[in-house]
Amino acid sequence: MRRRIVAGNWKMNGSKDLAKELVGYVRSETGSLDNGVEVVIIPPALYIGDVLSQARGDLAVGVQNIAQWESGAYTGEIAPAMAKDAGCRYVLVGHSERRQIFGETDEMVARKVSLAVASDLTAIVCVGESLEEREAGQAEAVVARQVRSGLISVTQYSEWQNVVVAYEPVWAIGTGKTATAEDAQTMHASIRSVLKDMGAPADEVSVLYGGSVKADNASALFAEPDIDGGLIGGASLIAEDFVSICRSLP
Ligand code: G2H
Repeated sequence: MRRRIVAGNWKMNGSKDLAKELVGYVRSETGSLDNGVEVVIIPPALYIGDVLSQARGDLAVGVQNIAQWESGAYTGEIAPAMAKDAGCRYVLVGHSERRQIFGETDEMVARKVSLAVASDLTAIVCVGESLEEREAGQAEAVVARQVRSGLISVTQYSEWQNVVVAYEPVWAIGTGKTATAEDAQTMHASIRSVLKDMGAPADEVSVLYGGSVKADNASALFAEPDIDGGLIGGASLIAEDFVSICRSLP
């Protein structure tokens, strides 16, 4: 059985107050859900302690980025083992904002995935094509390349247990545009076949959808057979909307 996950990526938003109010509410509202959803909060690193204390073990917590090195003289960076030590169970790797704004390459993504898995963190590895690539008919090829190169170091069954893929078409991120459920399902099925071809236990690897998921479109997306949950940006900052999305998993 693969994990069914709704993860809230706060990006560079939030505060101690938001951690207190939103996380406490989400914990109380999702605690009784019987749809098997694992709820993950991924705040800015400075608020991980605040979120953990509100989550009280009922919600998982993740970090938005880790270094591509184990430790040392890398001012401003967060080592994978530190994220684990601080209480995180998840880490985002290769979010399109990291790739586009901070120049993160497939090779850097691969190094981070390798270190995350070695630190027993679950890496949520983000992949997705740009609008130009989609219009040129290259969407599946681009995503397949990102999956193959980002996960090149993952070979053992136990390592695949610490890998989640998030398909986030770049043109749908923060734009209000969402892939149709059918288009998303087509890409998710394609990702699963790439995973299978790589020798992964493909039916056990969760593949999340991200990109303008809202309370009113989550149900249609989550009803698709290869969509195992969502990576939620803007809507994860609104407590009621985020809870509603968690409830939308069938
Ligand atoms: C995609 C997503 C969360 P949003 O980046 O990772 O953000 O839901 O705001 O499009």
